[in-house]
Formats: sequence, C-alpha cells, structure tokens
Amino acid sequence: MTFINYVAREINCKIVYYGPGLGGKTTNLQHVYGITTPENRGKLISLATETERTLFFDFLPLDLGQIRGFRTRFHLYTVPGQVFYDASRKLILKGVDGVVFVADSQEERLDGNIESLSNLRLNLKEQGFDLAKLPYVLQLNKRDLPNVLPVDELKSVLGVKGEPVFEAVATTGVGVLETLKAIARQVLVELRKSA
Ligand SMILES: Nc1nc2c(ncn2[C@@H]2O[C@H](COP(=O)(O)OP(=O)(O)OP(=O)(O)O)[C@@H](O)[C@H]2O)c(=O)[nH]1
Ligand SMILES: [Mg+2]
Repeated sequence: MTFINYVAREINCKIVYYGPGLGGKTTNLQHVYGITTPENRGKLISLATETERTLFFDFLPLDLGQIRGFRTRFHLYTVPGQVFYDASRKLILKGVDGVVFVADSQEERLDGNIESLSNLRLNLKEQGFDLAKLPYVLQLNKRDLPNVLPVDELKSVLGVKGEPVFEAVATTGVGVLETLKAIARQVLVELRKSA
C-alpha cells in the first residue's frame, strides 16, 4: 500500500523482488545500487548468511524525482528465496505495491521457479492481494548461462497475465534497469488511479 505523507510531501512505494533461491534477486539490487548516484539512493542494507544467501531481506531506498510536488521514493526489497524462510517472505510482502519475479532461466531450476511462483500467489492471497491485479514484472535472469530454457517456454510456464517480461544477466546489469523501470511505471499508474 502506497504511503503518502502529505506533511513531508513524500510518496513511498514498496517493490518486492521475489523468486527462487540463487535466482539473482540480491544481485539485481546490488546493480541498481551501483549505478545510482548517492543523492538518489540510501544505503543498501543486506541481512545475509555467511555464504551470501539472503537471510531476511535486502533493502534499498531510491529517490525517483517528483510527482506533482511530491518526492517519490521507491523502497526495493528482496525476499530470501530458500524454501524454509517462508515466514520472512510473508512479512516482507506486507504493504507491497509491486512485485518483480526473478526467475532462474536454467533448465534445472524450472521446478524451483514454479514452486516459488505458487508460493508468491499463496502469500499474496494471505495478505489480501491478488496477483492478477498487482503491478507485476517477470524477469528471466541468468541468460548468459549455457543450460537455459528458451524464453518462449519460460514465458508460457511462468507468465501470469501478459506481464512485461525482460531477459537479464543481473551480474553484468543486462535488463536490470529495464525491469525496475517497468515495475515503477506500473506502480505509478496505479498511484494516479487512486489519487
Ligand atoms: N551467471 C550468472 N550468475 C548470476 C546471475 N545473476 C546472479 N548470479 C549469481 O547467482 C548467485 C546468486 O545470486 P543472488 O543475487 O545472491 O541470488 P538471490 O536470488 O538473492 O538468492 P537468495 O538470497 O538465496 O534468495 C550469485 O553467485 C550471483 O553472482 C546471472 O545473470 N548470471
Ligand atoms: Mg538474496
């Protein structure tokens, strides 16, 4: 739920990067952090295990300019993809305005993607959200690897509602900004509708 602070003239939106473990969610945020100027971003906060797996979440606040005199802030979060951290994922989805699903394009991760997507639907439902109505983008990550499934196949299995789909290589930044822009655009459209 978008938080509009009329006193501070600020709009705060929450975007959550969801997807299977090791799919590249944290890498997306690291890239965004790396290419934004310090004036437009806050600290990247990561709560990770010793092996760099997300333990609770990553958090990056981004300042994306003004809308009708209101400063617009996007708060980017990632969830931990590992199956057993479901309680954290539920918590992080609270008040979400838009979701990016980061799929791992590798053939052997197809089941992991499907499981994570159904977990997303379920957790959104529990929070009173309907994936069909929420701003949503699908990112097909790790396109640089040799054992990836064709884009059309991934789209047909993982596509939810004709959402924008981006091919990405998060480690080099390919598709990362495009993905973020697409979800931000959808969130802003929703915001205008409700304003
Ligand atoms: N080859 C390749 N490796 C990638 C790509 N994106 C991420 N990786 C690597 O995949 C590993 C996992 O990436 P993370 O960003 O930590 O994955 P995550 O989705 O945050 O994983 P969890 O926090 O466990 O849910 C890291 O070693 C990354 O460097 C990519 O596009 N191509
Ligand atoms: Mg992570």
